[in-house]
Amino acid sequence: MKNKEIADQLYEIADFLEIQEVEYKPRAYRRAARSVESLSEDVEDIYERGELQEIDDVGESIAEKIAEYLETGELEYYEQLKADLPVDIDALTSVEGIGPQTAKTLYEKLGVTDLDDLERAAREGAIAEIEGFGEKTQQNILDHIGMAKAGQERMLLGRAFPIADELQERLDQADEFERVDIAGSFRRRRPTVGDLDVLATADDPEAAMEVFCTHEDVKDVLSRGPTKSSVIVSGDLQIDLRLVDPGEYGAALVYFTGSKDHNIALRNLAIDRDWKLNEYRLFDVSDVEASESGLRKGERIAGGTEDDVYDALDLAWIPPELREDTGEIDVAANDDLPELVELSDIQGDLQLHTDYSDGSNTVQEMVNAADERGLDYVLISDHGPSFQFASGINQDEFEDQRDDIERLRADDDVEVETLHGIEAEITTDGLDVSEEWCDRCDVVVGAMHSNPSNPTEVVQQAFVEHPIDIFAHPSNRLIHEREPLDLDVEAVVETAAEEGIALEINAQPERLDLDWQNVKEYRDDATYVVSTDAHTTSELDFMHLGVAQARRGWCTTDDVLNTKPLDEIRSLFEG
Ligand code: DGT
Ligand code: CA
Ligand code: CA
Ligand code: ZN
Repeated sequence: MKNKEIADQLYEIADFLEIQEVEYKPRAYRRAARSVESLSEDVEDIYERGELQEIDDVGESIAEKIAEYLETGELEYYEQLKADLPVDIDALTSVEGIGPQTAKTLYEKLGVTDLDDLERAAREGAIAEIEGFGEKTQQNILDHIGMAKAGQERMLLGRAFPIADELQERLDQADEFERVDIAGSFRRRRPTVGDLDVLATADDPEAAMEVFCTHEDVKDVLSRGPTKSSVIVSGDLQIDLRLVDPGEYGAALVYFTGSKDHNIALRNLAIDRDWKLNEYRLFDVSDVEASESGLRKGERIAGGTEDDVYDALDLAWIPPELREDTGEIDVAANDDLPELVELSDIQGDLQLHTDYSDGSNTVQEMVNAADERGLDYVLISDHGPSFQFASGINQDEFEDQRDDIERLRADDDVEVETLHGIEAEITTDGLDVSEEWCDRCDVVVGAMHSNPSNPTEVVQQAFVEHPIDIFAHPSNRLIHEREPLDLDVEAVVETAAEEGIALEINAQPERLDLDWQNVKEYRDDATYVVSTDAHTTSELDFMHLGVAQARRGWCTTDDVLNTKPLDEIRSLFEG
C-alpha cells in the first residue's frame, strides 16, 4: 500500500509551495495528504475503480498527481520542487518552531538539509548567528530536535495501522503462510511503534520468505534468513518476520508481543517454579543438569498457545494492551483482570467537525457517515470563533448549522441522533462563546489550544465558571511534535469530577490524549469519553485507536461514558 508514501509527498509539496508563498494550495495539499494517510483502504484500489476524486479533499488536480505516482512511481511536480530545494523538508519542519521558510533559510545560509545537519549547526552555534534567529531560536531547536528525531524512528500507531492491516490480509491470503500475527508494540497498541514484528507459521519457510521479501511494496531488504527476515516497506516502516514451529507458536507470540518488562516478569514466575520460559517454550528444568554450554533442556510444559503459557504460570490470559508490567501479572494471578472496553461497546462519538469550521465535510455527510458506521449518536462540535485565523464558527453560522441539524433530525432515514454543541476555546479570559450560546448547546466541549504559563489554573477556573461537559484532548500534545501542556493532571481530574466534566481520550493518531498512563492512573476518579475528533468522514474510523488507549488505561465500559445509551448520558450533560 502506497498511501503513506503518497501522503508524505503531498505534505512535502505543501511545504515547498508555502516557501514559494503560493496561496491556498499548501492548505489544499495538506488536507489531501491528511485524507490519504487516514484512509483505511488502499489508495491503489480506489484508483483502479476510478474513484480518486471521491476521497475527501482530493480534487481533479491532486487526483491526477496520485494517479501519476501510482502509474510511474514518481511525481514530476514533486521532483521539480525538491530539485529547487533539496532538503528533507518533512523532517526539518517537524521540529517545533521550524516552518518551511525557516527551513529554506537554514539551507541557504548553512546548507542544512536534514536533522543531523540541523543539530550540528545548532550545537556549533551557527544558527544563533543568522540574522533574525538568535540564541533563543537556537536553543528552542536544540530542545525539540530529540522529539523530531524520535518521529523519524517511530511511526504513529494510527499511521502504521493501514499498512499492518494490508500486510495481515495479504499474508493471510497467501498459500505460503498458515497462521500470521502482528505482535510487538503494535499488538499492544502503543501510541507509536518502532517496527512491526510479524510471527507466522509456514509449511515451506523458503517459499514464505520469498513471498515476504519480494513483494512490490518492499523498498529494502535489511536481512534475509531461513526463519527471520527484515524489510522496509513503502511508507518507511520496518517489518520483521519470524517463522516459528506451530508447537512453539504460543510461547513465541507471548515473547514477541512483549513488552520486554512483561516478559521478564513472566520469566521470573517460571524461575520461581524451577522452570524456564523463552521464545520457544515453557519447560521444566528442575531435574536437568546444566550442560557444558549452560543450556538445560528440560521437559516441555507449554508453548503451543498463549493460553497454555499463561495457564501453566497460574495466570489468566492477559490482553496484549495490558502487557506493560504495570501490575497486570498480580491481577491476572488473582483472576481479577478488568473486562476491558471494546470498540463494539461504543455507542456514540462526541466530537466531530464539519466545514462550518476546519472540517472537510458537511453536517449531513458527517452524520450519514456516522449512521453508516452504526453509531447511535454523534455530537457536532465545531471550533468556537477564536480558533485559528477565524476558521471557527460564529453564532450566526451556529444557528445555520442548527437548521441543518434540525433537518436531519426530521429525516426518518437518518437513524443516528445528532447532538449540537461546540468545541469552545478555554482561554485566560474564560470561553470564546457566551453563556447564552452555551445554553443553545446540547453539549459543550472545552479545549485549550494555547499554552498559558499557568494552564492548570486556567483550566480549573473555566471548569468552575462555565458549563463545560467534556474537556477535549486535555494535554494538547502532538506526538513527536508538541510537548503536553504542563498540567497538574491530578488537580484537573479532581476539579473535573467535582464539576461533572468528562475527560476525553482523543483518538486522532497524533493526539491519543489523554495519554494511557494518565487514563490508568486516574481511572477511579475520572469519567472518560472516547472521541474521534473527526475532521473528515473517514476519520470516524479512528475510534478503535482511542478505544485501544482506553484499554491500555485498564478501562471497562463503566469508565467510558459513550458506551452508554444517549438517554442515560443526556441527563449528565444537562446537569
Ligand atoms: P517497538 O518496536 O520499539 O515499538 O517495541 P517492541 O515492544 O515491539 O519491541 P521490539 O520490536 O524491539 O521487540 C519485540 C518484542 O520482543 C518485545 O516487545 C519483547 C521481545 N523482546 C525483544 N528484546 C527482548 C529482550 O531483550 N528481552 C526480552 N525478555 N524480550 C525481548
Ligand atoms: Ca516492534
Ligand atoms: Ca522488532
Ligand atoms: Zn479542529
